[in-house]
Amino acid sequence: MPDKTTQPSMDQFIETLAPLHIYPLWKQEGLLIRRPTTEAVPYLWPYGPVRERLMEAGRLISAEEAERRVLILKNPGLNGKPAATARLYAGLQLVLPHEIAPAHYHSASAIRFVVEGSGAFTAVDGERLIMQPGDLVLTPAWSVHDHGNETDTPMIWLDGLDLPLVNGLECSFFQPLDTKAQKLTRSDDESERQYAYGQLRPSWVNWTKNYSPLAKYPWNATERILLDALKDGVAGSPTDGILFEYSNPITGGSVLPTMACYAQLLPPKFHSDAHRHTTSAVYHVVRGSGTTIMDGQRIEWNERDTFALPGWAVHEHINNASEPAMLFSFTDDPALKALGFYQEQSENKQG
Ligand code: GTQ
Repeated sequence: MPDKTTQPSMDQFIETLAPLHIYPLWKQEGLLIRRPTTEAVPYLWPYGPVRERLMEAGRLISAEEAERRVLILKNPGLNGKPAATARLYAGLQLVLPHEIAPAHYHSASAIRFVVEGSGAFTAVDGERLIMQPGDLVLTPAWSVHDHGNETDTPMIWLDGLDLPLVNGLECSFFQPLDTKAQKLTRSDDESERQYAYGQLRPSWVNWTKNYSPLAKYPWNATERILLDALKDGVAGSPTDGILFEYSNPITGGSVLPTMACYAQLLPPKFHSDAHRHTTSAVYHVVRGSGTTIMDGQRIEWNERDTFALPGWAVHEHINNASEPAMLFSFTDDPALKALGFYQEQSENKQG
């Protein structure tokens, strides 16, 4: 029988473990967590004041000097971390007339959603994509990309990247190209002409990459799809209204392996059901105004505002206006689904 009086107390026992860098699981906190928790909070960045600061940045630094002239949308709950949600980065980028943002590549994947300006380009893997408001442009992991504005008006877009995820996984590489602009090997918008309508697949292309071969999803096609669905009286989803996912024309799946993009129409006088999912999202208001209630907090949004939905936050969307509202969003959905971490739950309405 061990003599109880000579047994060390638990505290004394634990002290003996420190030099060996070991610790009892039964004392460890914050490891086996009962449900998803995040420091990120529901938050909205109004376009007007952010745009004003972005234009001021345009007077202070060139795109070339900055490499990317971007104001990062930092979630106020995340302690200064450059992230809009725990796993998604968002920023607003300005390219002034006759500027170039030099070519580079990295292991993070990116999307761009054009907010204002018309005719500037992003060049991706040898193809220039000419950008109009509402266009979605992909710059997948490792693709060489630079931006240029040969027009006379400023160009602003929303950047979405999986950087917090890539950095959290400690898998980030980043490399400038040795020339300012990459060599162009394809016609402007060539992938759009090959794939945008999604009905015909070029038989000579053996596409095996894990992202969409369509580099630009033009807004005019997206808007037509949304408005036709409204005209057809499509009910859509009770939690999201008329929600379309931008899809990879080869697989029908998400446009990128780590991020999914959506275009959404909330019909007039629409109040969605509430739900929550492990996925986090960044929304951008393309048209109209409305309210999204997230964890009991009402976020009122207007055209060109951007807002963050933290993972597992209960949320519902409301459009009280007599006009439809349109939202663009990107999420970390494919990353979570690939790992088996996607969970969804319906909830009671909050408003
Ligand atoms: O345009 O390549 O907002 O590499 C952050 C990182 C934009 C870009 C960002 C980037 C870019």
